[in-house]
Amino acid sequence: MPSALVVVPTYDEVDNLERTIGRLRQSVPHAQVLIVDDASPDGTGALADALAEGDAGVEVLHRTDRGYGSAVRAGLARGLEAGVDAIAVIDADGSYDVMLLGEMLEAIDADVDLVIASRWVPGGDVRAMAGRRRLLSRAGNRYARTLLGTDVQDLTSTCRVYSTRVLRRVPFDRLRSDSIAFQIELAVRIAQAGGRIVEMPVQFTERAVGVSKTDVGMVLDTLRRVTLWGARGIRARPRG
Ligand SMILES: Nc1nc2c(ncn2[C@@H]2O[C@H](COP(=O)(O)OP(=O)(O)O)[C@@H](O)[C@H]2O)c(=O)[nH]1
Ligand SMILES: [Mg+2]
Repeated sequence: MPSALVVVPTYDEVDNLERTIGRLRQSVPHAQVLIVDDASPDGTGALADALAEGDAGVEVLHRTDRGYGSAVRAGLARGLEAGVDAIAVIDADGSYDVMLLGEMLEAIDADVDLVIASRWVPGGDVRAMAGRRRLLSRAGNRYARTLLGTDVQDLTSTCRVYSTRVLRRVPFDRLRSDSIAFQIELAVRIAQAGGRIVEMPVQFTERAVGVSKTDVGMVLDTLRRVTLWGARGIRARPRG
């Protein structure tokens, strides 16, 4: 099993965080956990501190900036500094099954640089998600996949494991896109750097508690960026 950091970005997850961290510590007890909180108004940061207080395997990064993409970039940078072999990223809301992380980490080896917990490969599934959102995710993924020339079925999944080997070759800290677009851009950069991407089916369950931070503006921004990248000839395959 590679040494690992698990990054958990949080914004207003006070009713989800403790359960997610508890399950994470069970699922991958050898991994260090880093909660990246952007000054959540609901007190998630204070709860994160309390969880870290009682567990040496849990740390917290408090930020004043806001943004999913920049929170993940900060977490990835921490993992590189720590010198681990792999960095996992997973939501705090319980949507992705944390029990899959061990298997995902084990899949990182000499040939595999990015493992995506995928809703849209055979065996993957989505539960309790509004029909419109499901359709948008499928159609958006198909659009991005076709335009950017990749066979990755779930480019927008927010449950992933990266090898630090590939992250050292990709200028992830210079990417400026956020949210869904950031997920796509980082996967494209990894493919361009020659990284191999595999997908593992995941049972996704839409959050039961708290609200989604994904809004229409993020979806439109992603569509705009993907269209631009496609038009500029950006493709998710190794640069020759
Ligand atoms: N640090 C940080 N975390 C965020 C931000 N936006 C979303 N998140 C976290 O990212 C994860 C996914 O967000 P979520 O709202 O569930 O998105 P959805 O699954 O697309 O509805 C959750 O753990 C959120 O708390 C942000 O601006 N900063
Ligand atoms: Mg969610």
